[in-house]
Amino acid sequence: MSELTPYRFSFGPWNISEGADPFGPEVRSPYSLIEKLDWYAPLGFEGVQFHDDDVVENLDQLRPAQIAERTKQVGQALADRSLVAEFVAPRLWFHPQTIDGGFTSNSAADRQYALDRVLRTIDIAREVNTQNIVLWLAREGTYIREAKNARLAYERILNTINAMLEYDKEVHIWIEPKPNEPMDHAYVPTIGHAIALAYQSVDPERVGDLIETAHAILAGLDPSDEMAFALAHDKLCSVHLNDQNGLKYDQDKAFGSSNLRSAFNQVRVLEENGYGRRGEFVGLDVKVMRTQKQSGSTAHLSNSRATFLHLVEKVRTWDKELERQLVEARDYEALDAQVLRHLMGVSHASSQTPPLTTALQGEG
Ligand code: 3MF
Ligand code: MG
Repeated sequence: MSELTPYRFSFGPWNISEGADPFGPEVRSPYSLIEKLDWYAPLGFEGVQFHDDDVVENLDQLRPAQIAERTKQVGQALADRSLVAEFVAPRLWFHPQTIDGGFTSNSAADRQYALDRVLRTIDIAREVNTQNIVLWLAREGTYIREAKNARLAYERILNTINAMLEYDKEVHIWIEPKPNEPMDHAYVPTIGHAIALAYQSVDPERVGDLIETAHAILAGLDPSDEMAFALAHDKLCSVHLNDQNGLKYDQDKAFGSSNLRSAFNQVRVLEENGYGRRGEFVGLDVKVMRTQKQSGSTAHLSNSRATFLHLVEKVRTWDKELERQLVEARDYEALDAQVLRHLMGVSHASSQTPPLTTALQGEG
């Protein structure tokens, strides 16, 4: 591939947050959507990830005409700032009628609410000029297995996806898998599950996926291999880059913060497979630390973006010929050492480092 990918970046308004966690209240004061939109371009971002109620607050209390009016205002606010909506996602996990999940709730009335809500999300998405709907299936799972019929739950998720595809013939659905939190187990925990659902749908071409780094780690999987799997199926429509320090609460740390090498490998897989060349966004889903003061509310966004771009440079300057030789010699010890040296910026000639390989010197 000759030309360099011109990467475009996105994040969601929820990524500028107030620092509440399950054990304590907010520690920073909130910003309005418009204040947040004003920061996108200066921070180097062009795409806005939306929940339906980020676009239209209290949408359940509003009439269709009011929803349409508010949506138009947000569309104009985007246009005024040369921003685009990357996708809209129904925030199904907040509502009293989705306590037991939406599409997989045991209550028929709740399932109807969830379906009506996603169809309204599609209307909102079209008004802010995007065809893309993200489904993070937050409460489509169980705390205990006996609570729902899992086989039926998969059918219900599939039926909802089909209903969405039929409601709007241009809509694209991106499934964002996550194995746990808020549920003990979610029904679509990995990219393999999500892609299987896509193929099973009435229009597989219009169902793709979004991979979040932390969600793969929480499933005990390698994010870059998950991305490669989706790319192999041409199903990687977006990413939520962030980081996660092992199996803890969902951390949404800045990209590369816990595992720089894993971040390098995610960027390597994206860059080497031409991700972004069809306009796909490099999306972030990161939270600033609770300890950060008001003035640092966006630091994690600019830092994650910068880390991504530094790692693109690391991928572009990686010695592919040396990699080829070391792979051919099956000298993965040397390959491992070389990756670390490259990431640390240590040169071959440094007096601290032993010669890279015995195999290449004919001793192996
Ligand atoms: C949860 C998530 C979600 C989704 C978002 C967009 C709140 O772990 O990752 O963030 O990314 O709802 O669909
Ligand atoms: Mg996410």
